[in-house]
Amino acid sequence: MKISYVSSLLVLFLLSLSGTAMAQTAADGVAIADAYVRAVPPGQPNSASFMSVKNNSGTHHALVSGSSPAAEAVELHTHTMEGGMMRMRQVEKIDLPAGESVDLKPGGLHVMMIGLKQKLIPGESVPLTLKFEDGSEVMIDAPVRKLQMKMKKMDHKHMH
Ligand SMILES: [Cu+2]
Repeated sequence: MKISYVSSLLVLFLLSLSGTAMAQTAADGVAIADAYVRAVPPGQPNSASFMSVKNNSGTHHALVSGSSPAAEAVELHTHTMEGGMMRMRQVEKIDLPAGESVDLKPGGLHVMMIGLKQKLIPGESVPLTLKFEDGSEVMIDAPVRKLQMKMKKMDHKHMH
């Protein structure tokens, strides 16, 4: 009785190991929600994309790069205070701790789009490919949105 209990535990353990060995990719375990690209005035060369990145897996993952047909280059950026000024700087990766959600938002982490090749018109969307540390990728369609201050959002609400 006791032995069969132990052996069934062992079978379960081996099954879970083989499940791990089947290697869920980062792209399988990470969900991206509320993605959007900031609309910029014509002539402005760069923009940024924001989103919520949720790592639903039990494994630590990271975003390591991106690409888009709408921009010459896509970089991962953050904002830091330097001498009292907010400055952007490129980061090697954006860590996605297991089970946690990481917000890319104005003033913080963002996906920088450098050298825009097309106009970013609100209502349209931009394809964006994000690459994880294990080489897996996810492609999203990020809608273009005007970045609004909270006050403006409230005013907008009142107009309806
Ligand atoms: Cu940036």
